[in-house]
Amino acid sequence: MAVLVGAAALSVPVALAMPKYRTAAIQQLHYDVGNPLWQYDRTVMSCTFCHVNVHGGAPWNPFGEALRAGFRASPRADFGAVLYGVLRANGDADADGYPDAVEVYARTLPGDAQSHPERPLAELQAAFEAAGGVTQYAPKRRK
Ligand SMILES: [Ca+2]
Repeated sequence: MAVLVGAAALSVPVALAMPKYRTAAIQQLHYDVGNPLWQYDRTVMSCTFCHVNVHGGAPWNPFGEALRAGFRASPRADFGAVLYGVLRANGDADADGYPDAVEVYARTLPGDAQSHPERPLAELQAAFEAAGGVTQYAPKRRK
């Protein structure tokens, strides 16, 4: 019995930590690069990237709501296309002065105005464009 309980306790946190959209977003936004253990790393992308609560679920923050609006506008689109559409729109969901795609690049939270890059926007924007700009977040073609 103790063995069964232990196995369940080990498997549940991983499942909770990696819902499919989060797993997809981590890879599409390259947050997995250089982190071979990203699937086991709960800090690689916080649930508050899109959600208000640290454990996910409703409600969503302004960036999460932008994604939800994208799904409503294109109900047949897949997650990767919706995410890319929001980033290409060059919006600033949390209105902190840094566009969503630039925050993704800087690894701050695009839906939380308390989280934003420290670098001046012009400097960061130039680095972002030099690194490939928003096209680096285009969804990979399906095989
Ligand atoms: Ca922002």
